[in-house]
Amino acid sequence: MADWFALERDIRAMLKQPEWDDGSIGPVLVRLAWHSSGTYSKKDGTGGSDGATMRHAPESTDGANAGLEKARAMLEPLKKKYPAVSRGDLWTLAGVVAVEAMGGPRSPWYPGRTDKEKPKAAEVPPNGRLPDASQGAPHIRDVFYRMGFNDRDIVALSGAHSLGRCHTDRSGYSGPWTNTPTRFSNQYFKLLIKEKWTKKKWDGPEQYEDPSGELMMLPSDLALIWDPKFKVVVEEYAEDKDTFFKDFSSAFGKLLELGVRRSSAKL
Ligand code: HIF
Repeated sequence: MADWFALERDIRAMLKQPEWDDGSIGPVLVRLAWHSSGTYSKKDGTGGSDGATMRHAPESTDGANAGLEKARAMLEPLKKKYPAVSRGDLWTLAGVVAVEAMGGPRSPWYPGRTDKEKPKAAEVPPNGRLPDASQGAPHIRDVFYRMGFNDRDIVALSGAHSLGRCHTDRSGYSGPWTNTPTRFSNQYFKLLIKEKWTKKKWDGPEQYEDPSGELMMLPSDLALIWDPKFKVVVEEYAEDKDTFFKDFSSAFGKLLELGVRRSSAKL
């Protein structure tokens, strides 16, 4: 049996890294947990975090995963220290622990993923399953409905963009969504509603900025206020942090469970 408490303690202890972005690797670990899970398709049950297939082509070289090789490498010492823990479990647990350590809610999480060392081609999801930030509500719905989420789940999950930032050398976009990118909060929803977002004038891809020019939104973020059904939920979460935290906790927990096949009971 792995010592889960010790592993969680070790994850928490490695989050603070002064030389990394805003001083914490928490946001990039949340992105790793999500991208390893978000390839799931309920149509055929392929994709998801079971197998830790992001180590293998073509998932490893998917442009959407640019930069995540660094996050995976940062967790490798813990894989060595806890060899019985699969990478699929390690990557997803790290996301859960990071959200909680940055002030967010705890999501339900269960171990039991099995890594695939030499997956067959059909066992590694193809490129193109993760969302494209240049697109709007129909695309976001296509991608998240394919995983089995509804509109409310989509908005709840989106609150995770209170964390972290975009990097020109990874996605091509630039900047953080909030002034507190290492603090999990409902600030993303407040900013979506309150700020005036205008197209950034630059050579990079289309993105939006607040009047200060310091904060950003992707076209896919603004889709949440351009689409009336999404917007109602954005307004609700901007007002009611507790409901957002509760809904995020269960939607993120559900995301990390997608496609996980266990030979025995959950715990
Ligand atoms: Fe992100 N996301 N995401 N995302 N994401 C980026 C960064 C983070 C989308 C695009 C991007 C979710 C949904 C979507 C995080 C967490 C989540 C980046 C920048 C892009 C372009 C990458 C880079 O340049 O480093 C799109 C189109 C999504 C569908 C709407 C989830 C809900 C918000 C599911 C989610 O949890 C986190 C955290 C980061 C910050 C990573 C960092 O290194 O700081």
